[in-house]
Amino acid sequence: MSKFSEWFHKILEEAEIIDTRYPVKGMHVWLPQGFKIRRYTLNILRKILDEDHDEVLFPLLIPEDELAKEAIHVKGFEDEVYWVTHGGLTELNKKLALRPTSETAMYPMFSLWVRTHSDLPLKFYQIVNTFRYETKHTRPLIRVREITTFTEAHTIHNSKEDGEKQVERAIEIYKQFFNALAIPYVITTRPEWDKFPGADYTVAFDTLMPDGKTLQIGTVHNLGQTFARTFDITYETESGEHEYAYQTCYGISDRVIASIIGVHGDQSGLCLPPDVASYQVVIVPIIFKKGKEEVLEFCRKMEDTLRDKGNLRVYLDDRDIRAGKKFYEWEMRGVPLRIEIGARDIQNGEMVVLSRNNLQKETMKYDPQTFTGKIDEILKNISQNMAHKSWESFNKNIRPVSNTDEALEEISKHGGIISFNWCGNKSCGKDLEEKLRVDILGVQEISKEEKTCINCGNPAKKITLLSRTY
Ligand code: PR8
Repeated sequence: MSKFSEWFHKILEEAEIIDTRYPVKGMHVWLPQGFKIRRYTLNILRKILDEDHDEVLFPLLIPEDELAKEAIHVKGFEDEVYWVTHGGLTELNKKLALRPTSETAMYPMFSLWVRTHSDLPLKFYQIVNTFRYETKHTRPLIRVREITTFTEAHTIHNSKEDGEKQVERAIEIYKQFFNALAIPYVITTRPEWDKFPGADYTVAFDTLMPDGKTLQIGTVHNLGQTFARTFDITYETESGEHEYAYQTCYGISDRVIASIIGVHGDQSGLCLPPDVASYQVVIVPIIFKKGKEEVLEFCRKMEDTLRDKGNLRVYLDDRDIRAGKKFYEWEMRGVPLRIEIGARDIQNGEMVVLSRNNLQKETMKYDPQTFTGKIDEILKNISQNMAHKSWESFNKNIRPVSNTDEALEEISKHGGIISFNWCGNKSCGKDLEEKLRVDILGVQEISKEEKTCINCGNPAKKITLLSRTY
């Protein structure tokens, strides 16, 4: 197990994110702390999607014949599908698949819903669990067999241009989402051999974990008319003809939570962006025998004010254990801000505040009038500083190389992401992946000048990224 892997497993357990002891491989239990982080993370995405998508909920089971209809799609998932074959003791005459994703559940219904051009665009999303019998090594939150936080959006359009515009819009949605979580990313168009089964093309977001491997945290697929043809999703144009619709879909998963943990965590444990922290502020009373009640009373008022006036998630830790133990626990759980209050602080009109992101302690004036505003400002600063730090370290780990020896050396020594000129041909790309034991993430941009491919020497029109991946 790598050092990061060990750290990650320890944090999942100690910070009570998930319990990995559930007796089915690749399936885990969300614990209360983890569930809260998951909920607040989803709230951010939900808020963005709700601006112009409608939330729906489709059944978990997909009839075999619907799943099999789109040939390329089903080929891509055939090794990964779980099947329901029996109802009690009776063998079903039609097998039912546990959705690995919902295209083939939704699109037969879309075919019934879409009638004329004025029905379009339609934009839906759902937050569900999906099942994939992953054959690669499973890892909690990163590669699971029950994806519990699958947020999938599906859109339908009446022109190719509109479909393409939606791909751009989806990229903006995910940028906004990952920015809110201070998770840095690169955006690439995946190579042909790595696109979503059935898509025209796939655009992906990848972040970097502390062990130097990238993690794909979101994908946007332009489906063109492929699924519309298979599932007969047509609309009547203004001139009365029938046309196949254009579609896109995009999704994120539990991996987003894995990246929050991996990107921001440190030696002391979790470090949570204030917007998704289960508790944003923890108050620890510093208690000696003398003045105990006075201190507790003061802290309770502080808790009420922050909760009611400041609208913050606050926890007053008045357990009868050593303050040092509480400090350790809340740092490990990643609470962004800790306020310590003792009898002397009350006398001096002061409070001690610790920011989790840099572990710096500061003694501040306590002014009841401006108190909540001040705490809010500190939390905003923490968010900004976390984003600054994570992007700075991310950008340092993207390195340009000019030949394959250099690429191999960089990848072996530092991991991270390598950028290079590439011809774009599949055989060359596959050769490169094999030689360097890496994955080509995809094309980031088309280079303006004519360059040379670092692997085969042919003209290279593309700037491409590669890395070791999860
Ligand atoms: C779609 N259909 O399905 P996608 N464990 C954790 N996360 C995963 C796993 C796994 N086993 N497999 C994939 N992901 C499209 C879009 C509806 C929505 C995550 O696309 O197959 C990855 O981050 O690319 C991936 O980017 C995302 O789910 C969407 O899955």
